[in-house]
Amino acid sequence: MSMTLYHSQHTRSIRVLWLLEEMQLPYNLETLSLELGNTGGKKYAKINPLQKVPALEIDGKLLLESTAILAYLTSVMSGGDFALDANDPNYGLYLQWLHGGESAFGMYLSLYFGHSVLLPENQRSKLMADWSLLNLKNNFDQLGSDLGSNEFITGEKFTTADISVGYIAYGMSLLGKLDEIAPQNVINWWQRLAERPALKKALSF
Ligand SMILES: N[C@@H](CCC(=O)N[C@@H](CS)C(=O)NCC(=O)O)C(=O)O
Repeated sequence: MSMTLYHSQHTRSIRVLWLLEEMQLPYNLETLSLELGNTGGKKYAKINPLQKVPALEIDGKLLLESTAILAYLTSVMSGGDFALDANDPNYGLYLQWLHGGESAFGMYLSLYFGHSVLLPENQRSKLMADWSLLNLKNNFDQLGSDLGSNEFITGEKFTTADISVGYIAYGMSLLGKLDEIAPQNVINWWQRLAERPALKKALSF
């Protein structure tokens, strides 16, 4: 099987890169510079007309959506590692945060990033920045209550739920806001994840 990951630094493609490194799978990496609306230029538009990252080409077929790619890789390639089984008592929680990393958190991370850093100052909305930060905080509180004193989101096993939401913690720590809005057990969980060699390697590209 041949795999090519289209990736840009600091973006959601880190989720896929991180899992590929955890799984120690061989892959080719195409690093693109992020340019809103035109990432990868015309050449990449021919591969992925949405011009977003990540995209994973597997034996000539293109797969989009970072959390779907995580689910694909664990169900097709990992033999049960990095995922929970449907008969695990925490399977629901696992799915909730695997998807929630994008569906609960993702939009607010993008809005907060846009309205605090990315947009020209005269186009930023304080209301939008404050509202997205509040939603990020509420989601981290919910995560904290599910995490409790567990090592990982679903207990003792590291899964793609940790990768999915771990990317959001990475983004907020990069923006210098994680310590301000996340409860202490979430901060501690993120610090444990940040020590994983696979994540360190993914962040080095
Ligand atoms: N829901 C998608 C979001 C993909 C996405 O929006 N990626 C951003 C980087 S984090 C991107 O490529 N943006 C470029 C653009 O919007 O022009 C996923 O999780 O893969």
